[in-house]
Amino acid sequence: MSEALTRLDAMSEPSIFKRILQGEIPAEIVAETENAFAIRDIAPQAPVHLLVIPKTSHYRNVVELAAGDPDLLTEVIGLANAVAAEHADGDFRLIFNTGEGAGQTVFHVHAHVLAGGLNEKSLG
Ligand code: DGP
Repeated sequence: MSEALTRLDAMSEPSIFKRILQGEIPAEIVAETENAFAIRDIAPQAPVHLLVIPKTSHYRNVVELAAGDPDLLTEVIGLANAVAAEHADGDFRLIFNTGEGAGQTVFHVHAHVLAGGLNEKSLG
């Protein structure tokens, strides 16, 4: 990330996930890489429901992340794969809600990793 983006990141209101990362809001970090971390979703929608989150809160959604830092998106997907292998049988559904109309409530890009006994027809 450029210096200008790092400054922007530092100036903006911290997202709930940034506050978790900084230890201000309790949550167990179940896995971590240099630039991303994973926690359990507070309101699980599947037997295994984890969130994989870039440590930077600069990107609001996956489209911005893909355009701005594709390597970081690759790192997020790699961490999703690792936690799905550790917490379930390795198969998983990866969801990036993008925009309020799609149910996004936290505008700090994050991947939902759903796994473990999913109904194969269900989207959620
Ligand atoms: P989305 O709706 O895609 O923006 O997903 C946000 C998710 O974040 C939602 O499934 C619930 C989860 N969440 C919100 N606040 C907290 C929190 O304080 N702790 C944890 N572990 N998860 C949270």
